[in-house]
Amino acid sequence: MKLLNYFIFTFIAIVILNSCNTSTNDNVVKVIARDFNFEVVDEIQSGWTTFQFENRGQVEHFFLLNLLPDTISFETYHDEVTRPFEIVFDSLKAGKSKTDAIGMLIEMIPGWYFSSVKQMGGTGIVAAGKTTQVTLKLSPGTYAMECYIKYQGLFHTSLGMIRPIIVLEEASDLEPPKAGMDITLTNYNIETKGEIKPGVNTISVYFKEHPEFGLGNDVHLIRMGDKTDIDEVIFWLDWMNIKGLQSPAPVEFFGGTQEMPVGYTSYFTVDLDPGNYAWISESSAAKGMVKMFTVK
Ligand SMILES: [Cu+2]
Repeated sequence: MKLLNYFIFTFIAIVILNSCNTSTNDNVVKVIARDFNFEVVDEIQSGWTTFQFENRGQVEHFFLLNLLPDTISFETYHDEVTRPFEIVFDSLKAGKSKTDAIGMLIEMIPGWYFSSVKQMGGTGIVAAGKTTQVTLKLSPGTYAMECYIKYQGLFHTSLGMIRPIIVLEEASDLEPPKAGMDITLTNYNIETKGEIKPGVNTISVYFKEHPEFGLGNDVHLIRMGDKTDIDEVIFWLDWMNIKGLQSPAPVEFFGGTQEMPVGYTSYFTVDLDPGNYAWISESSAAKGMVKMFTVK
């Protein structure tokens, strides 16, 4: 009888241990954003990864993952890409035109950035105190995690919100979540299928097109208050405007997803009360990529 108890005990212990292993293999990564840094592990598994993002700051934050080419270290990316944006923004503050500033950027940023760095998604902009979740499929490599909202005229990257993340060869078993609503991003439209309900919603975003030049398509969710001026939000989403992307935002942001290459899908969650909202794109809001809707 004692022997039977021993076997039953061993069997239960193995089952418990296995279930613990499964949870570490689920590849759920916590990211805490503060003013101004990210608290996150240094290394994660490749494959599908769920990032639980919590904004514990007083201002808006997000994260974007940039996959670096094998030949470029995180330090080189930091020095050679982040710095030119600071110099160019200073020149905009000093009165330079946007056209001249873009010319300056193209001249200062190394060619490998445009040809070989891949934007691999991240959360949309998240208001202070809010949380979201984003699930992305990542290949092994070195990534730069960054947030480039501005605070008192400085990018958050300049204040500490940039860090490396290593994605390991070891792959996770995680499957992508089931979405209750689907978004397809083209260069001129945010196509939606399905409806958002009050409470937690999981949304898939398929990246169907990428503009020929510049940033890829992304999507953010905002709440439309009685006094929200959508033109003011569109203006705010352009980092080249002096007050653009600078906290405080003129509207409340609930997340969304950062850009990915064509053919990829990102999943994210939002927790919404009934009300009026809009999907809006940072890269293409000015081209009319805004879609309003009501949660009943
Ligand atoms: Cu930030």
